Amino acid sequence: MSKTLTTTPREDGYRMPAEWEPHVGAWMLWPERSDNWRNGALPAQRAFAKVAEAINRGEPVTVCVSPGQYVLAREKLASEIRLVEMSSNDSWIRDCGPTFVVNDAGEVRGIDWQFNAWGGLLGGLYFPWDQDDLVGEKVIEMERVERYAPDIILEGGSIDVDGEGTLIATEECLLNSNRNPEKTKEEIERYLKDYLNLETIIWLEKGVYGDETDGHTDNFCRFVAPGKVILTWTEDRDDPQYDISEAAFERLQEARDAKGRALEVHRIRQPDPVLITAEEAAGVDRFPGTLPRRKGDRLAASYVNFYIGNGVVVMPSFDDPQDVVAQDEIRQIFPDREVIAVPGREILLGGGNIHCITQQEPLGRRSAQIRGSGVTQLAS
Ligand code: KQY
Repeated sequence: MSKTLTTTPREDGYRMPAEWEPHVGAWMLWPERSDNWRNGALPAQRAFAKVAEAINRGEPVTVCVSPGQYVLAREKLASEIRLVEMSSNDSWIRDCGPTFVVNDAGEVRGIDWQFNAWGGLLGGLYFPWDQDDLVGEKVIEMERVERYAPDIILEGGSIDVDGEGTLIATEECLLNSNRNPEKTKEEIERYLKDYLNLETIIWLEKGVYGDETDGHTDNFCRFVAPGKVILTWTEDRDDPQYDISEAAFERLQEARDAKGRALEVHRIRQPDPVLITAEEAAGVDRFPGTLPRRKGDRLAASYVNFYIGNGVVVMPSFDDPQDVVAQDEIRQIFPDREVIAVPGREILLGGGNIHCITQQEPLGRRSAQIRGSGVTQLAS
């Protein structure tokens, strides 16, 4: 069992690294529930397998799968992908998995946040979530690292850091009464600062229109380099996203990061609205307690929901003319990485995208094969 610490990462000299810092690998959960994923989750499984293969070009990927799906998943995943048995309620490891922190010596520890399926009994997306809530602890134990277990509900997709003391989050999510109603904004900020080792929190009001997570920042606004963020954008004033993005842009222009820098804000145009078709809605089983999928509902499609891996950025595409424009812009932002577009519609139909279904584990002082470059990165 991993030792559970009663101190905080800040006290111990640990911080959450930026996603672009080197990884020892990535974690995913295998999708299977037919009340969230259409057609018995088969199209989603193909999409998840493509995401795993794209990330695996630069770092090892571990997919956690329920016992009943093990043989099937082994068939569908490339042989280099490590498959381990683990129970979960669904497949959003960004949110129910651990957040890893590192210190200057390269030692790694894991934070095991509490999880309530994006709102518990007050608008949460499914019930129960008990197995999801154990995923962080299990991954931390498998990695044999020490564990922090703060008494706060928090999803990994609701926060984004620059690794240098700055975090972005939305009020819509972190201050929502369905997460930590007994905590004030100041108390929530204290947790973030103590557990992620931050100086500055940049609050945006809302996230992407219609995002069922209550506006996770990982679908809306992310750091892409120190002092530089990417923001979902639209030029259509009639789109409800317009005012949300405009308000965020204003706050970002006013903001200073932990190092006192003004932010460079890269606005990336969203695809045209993505609506659930009748056929897609019909393929999802209805189940009490799970958010239903209805024909015509708009999904929170965003190019910002990408994974920054070793040597790669894996981004969603939506069969939209804007796809190639977004890919080109992301290439310019990450000139040293291969930018791989993977069709994101099947993942989006489940309520999130590539970043939401992945969780990076920083390299720290461990050694790792940095795939595709022919280089082995060794501990210093
Ligand atoms: O991070 C996410 N976008 C997770 C969404 C969960 C959706 C469940 N239907």
